[in-house]
Amino acid sequence: ERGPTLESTHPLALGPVTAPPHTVDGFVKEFLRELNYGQGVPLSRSSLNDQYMALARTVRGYLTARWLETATRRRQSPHKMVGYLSAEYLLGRQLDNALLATDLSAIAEEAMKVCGLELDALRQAEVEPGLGNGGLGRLAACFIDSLATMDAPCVGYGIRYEYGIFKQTFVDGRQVEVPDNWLSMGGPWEIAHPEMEVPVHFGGHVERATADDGRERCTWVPDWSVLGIRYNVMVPGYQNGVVNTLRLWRAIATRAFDLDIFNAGDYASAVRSQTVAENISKVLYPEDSTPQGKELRLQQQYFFVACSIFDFLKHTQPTDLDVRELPERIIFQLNDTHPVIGIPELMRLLIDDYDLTFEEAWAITKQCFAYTCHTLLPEALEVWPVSLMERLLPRHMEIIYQINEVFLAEVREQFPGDELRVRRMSIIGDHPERSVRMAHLATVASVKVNGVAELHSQLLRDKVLADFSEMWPEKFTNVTNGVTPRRFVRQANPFLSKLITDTIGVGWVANLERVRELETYAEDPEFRAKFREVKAANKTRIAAVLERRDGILLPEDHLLDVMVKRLHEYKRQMLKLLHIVTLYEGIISGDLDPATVTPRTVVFGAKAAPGYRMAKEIIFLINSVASVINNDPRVQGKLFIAFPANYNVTLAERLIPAADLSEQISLAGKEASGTGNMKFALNGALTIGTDDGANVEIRKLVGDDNFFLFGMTEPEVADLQARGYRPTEYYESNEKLRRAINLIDSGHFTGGNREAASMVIGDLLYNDRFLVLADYQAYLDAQAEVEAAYADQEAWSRSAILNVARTGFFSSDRSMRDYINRIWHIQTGF
Ligand code: HBZ
Repeated sequence: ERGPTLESTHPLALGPVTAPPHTVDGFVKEFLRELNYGQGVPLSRSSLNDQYMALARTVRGYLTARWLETATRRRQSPHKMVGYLSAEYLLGRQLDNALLATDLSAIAEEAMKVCGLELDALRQAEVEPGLGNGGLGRLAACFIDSLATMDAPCVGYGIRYEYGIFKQTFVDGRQVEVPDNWLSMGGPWEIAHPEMEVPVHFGGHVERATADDGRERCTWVPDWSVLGIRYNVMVPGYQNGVVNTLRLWRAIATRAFDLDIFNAGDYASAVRSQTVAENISKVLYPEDSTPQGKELRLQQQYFFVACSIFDFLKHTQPTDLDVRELPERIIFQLNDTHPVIGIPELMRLLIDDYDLTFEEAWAITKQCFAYTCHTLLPEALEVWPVSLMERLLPRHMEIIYQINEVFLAEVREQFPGDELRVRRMSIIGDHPERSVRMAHLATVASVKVNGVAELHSQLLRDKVLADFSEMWPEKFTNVTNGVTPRRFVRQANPFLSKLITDTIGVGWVANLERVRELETYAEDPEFRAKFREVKAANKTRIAAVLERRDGILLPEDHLLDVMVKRLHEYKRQMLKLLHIVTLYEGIISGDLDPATVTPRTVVFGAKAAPGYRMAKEIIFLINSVASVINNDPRVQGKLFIAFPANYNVTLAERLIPAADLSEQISLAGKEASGTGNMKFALNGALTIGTDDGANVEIRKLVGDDNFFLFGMTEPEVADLQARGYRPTEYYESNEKLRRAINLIDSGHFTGGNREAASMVIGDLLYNDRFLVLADYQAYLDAQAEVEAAYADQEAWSRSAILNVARTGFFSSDRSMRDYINRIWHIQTGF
């Protein structure tokens, strides 16, 4: 960090203090100090929260010494760094991760015992920071974990939402959202710097004047401003002494701003203006795929990106920085289009503040960004009305127009006379209103554009961004997503971790490809038995969690079939539900001999965007079906459905290790990658899945024999849709399907109320945009294969072990290596 240097000759003042000793006594001492002096209570009178806060602060203390060291080292030898720009970080609980990174778990456990406390109880006191919606936010969290573990220079930039993703509750089977006040008990993991304020401006107009050199200069005269306050969160590498930074911004009112009004004697509106400013970082938007064109959301995006770029230029770079060298110093990775407004922001700074020409600024800016796209759904591609942009960010809108002009001139030069192409590619779209297409802006300004799995990147090239890939084929690349093995295997599955480590050593945690050494053990009956014991122990564990957390009593010894992800039609939770209803209907109608049915428990976990009607109706329907099936003695011991509310990272960590079967059943061509699919495979679940997203790569790696593939392929989907898809044809020609749908439609699951299921059923029969009915029979057939395979437990265990052994590729360490080699070209270890 730049800033004043204080001179002191005292030896302790010369460098970062060293971490407290890694001993039980040392830990106890730190803990009691935090409890007594930090929380201000003696142990004898401390609450659970006091104890948790003191423990968290103690562990943070161990991290801080390394964090200061890492920062000093990076300052001394400035290399090109990554600025990971993401509106979401779905971090999950911090305590366990920090203990693992510092190798303090055993010491902490012992130290708590010495104090008469239980580490596990303290762990559970932590409220997870849910600053993200789903896959995209969790991916960002995995990536910064891997970058720290690889000692790569990276700062993660984002928003410190006061309220994270809502807490889901069910009232009469329907989703009700409760605010997630995750900071109410205090946030022990962050360090606030209220003195480091960054001004961020909005609105107003642009003034222009011709300077002495004859060039026009622009001045943006904004009409309101807020301040960004910096919060640092430490991101520890795995047992390597490295601690990187996640820098989250909180918005507050500018002092000058409220003073003006205050002085005018209007205290009430001074306070109100404070509210307007602080609203910017108040709440995470819970939409995960249909961005609402809300002004506050654009304010959030601009706010965090402006703070981050300013912070990078003013605080992490030398005062005499030559901005022409920026491309050698930074690469900003755009996590989807949410931070894309950073492109005109950097242009604005270079032109208006650093006095470069548009051409000079453009040449630099084009080398400083790279863009990751996370979707294929057309409705998920962000656009902002020009009218809103002009009002909120007038200078940026001008710059976007200028960028578009230069860009379209290039298009015309390369494709003369092709005005249709020019219209298609323009950064400004005309329908239904004039708006800025953020994905186009991102693509035009980025060094590289990547999708998140092979199939997705190919579809980006061939469909969504085809014109762009024709113009700049070398710009497009793929980086298949990954997940951190620290959190999702080592922490989440201690039993499996112990088995792996006992078998091949501990190296796999930081080098996941090493799990391939387990392959030969798949043939070893003794190892398979141990592997089954691990699964069984994890099932016992999740049963205890669900009983305590939700009052759900899981039956024992069932095939555990898990579908956890955001509720979205394209992910096809309805296909899973139709399968369940088909089994149930088969048994109660006498068509299916219950003795031949594999006892199965299906676990759902899913939040719906609060404004997504259909998704909420599907949640209600799942809960309705569950309550009838779980209470019907005819299927007792055969079929059970659990839908614990508020699926989050913490629950994922308990649930995934227990799963036998992983449901990845999106319509082919719709799921960009999926990352839950990777977590399940790495924890020894077999996948039933379509040829979609990263499923394709999972199947290639584990082998066809160890994966249950079903359903149409993407070209088949495109073909069927082009021919005209009629869902009723499937309903009419498939008796099982008809019976399942009729049973739902009869009101059997909804207390005789047929209305209650009509929206979902009506849509399936007369619309079915995601071809649930077309894939139904193939899905049933694949589930029959699952049952047959599960009957042979030795063969099943063998497959499950091979899933673990062959999916080391999906470590986010590998994803980061790919980003480094294909996109960022940065050096690690400096
Ligand atoms: O990103 C997900 C994809 O659906 C999934 O296939 C992929 O594995 C994952 C990581 O690449 N996308 C999201 O999670 N998207 C969002 O959460 C989102 C949030 C706000 C938006 C749009 C999308 O405005």
